[in-house]
Amino acid sequence: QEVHAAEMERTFIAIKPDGVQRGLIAEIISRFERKGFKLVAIKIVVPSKGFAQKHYHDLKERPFFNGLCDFLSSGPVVAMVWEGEGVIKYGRKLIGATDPQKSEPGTIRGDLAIVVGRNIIHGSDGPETAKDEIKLWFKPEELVSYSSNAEKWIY
Ligand code: 3AN
Repeated sequence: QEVHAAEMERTFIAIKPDGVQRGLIAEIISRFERKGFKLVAIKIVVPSKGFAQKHYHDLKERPFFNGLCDFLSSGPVVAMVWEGEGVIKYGRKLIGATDPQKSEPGTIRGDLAIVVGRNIIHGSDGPETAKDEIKLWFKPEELVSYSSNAEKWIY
């Protein structure tokens, strides 16, 4: 089956400062990679607090908003765009429930985190937020379309 990369679904995934500091970058990337999803953008950045507020604008009424933005901007974050059929929804499945106490074993948060304020990873929660978050974190030219030989064995 032929796959047209330009039409493929994309999601924004970020390894938060706790995930980076704990040395979980490779562990997290490998879970997405082994599934068959394709990495089309990646960089490491320390977001400003203002940038973190933009990223989490949907949560600005929540009591934890300020602490959350302080935390996201407290150190390096690995920002990524992953591509593949169903990657938005399935990426959330790989990540697990927001509260690591409720995430299933086998998920990233279930296996690797304990508390909600340090849940190591972010993933877009739907097609609209995926589009917005990719646009916020990346310039169009930072996204790389390519075909890999593995694709014909995945799809
Ligand atoms: P998710 O990251 O699973 O999409 P959201 O969008 O509800 O969950 O929350 C975004 C982030 O806000 C979470 N990853 C977590 O770090 C933080 N957060 C959510 N709920 C709480 C809470 N009750 N206390 C502290 N931080 C929270």
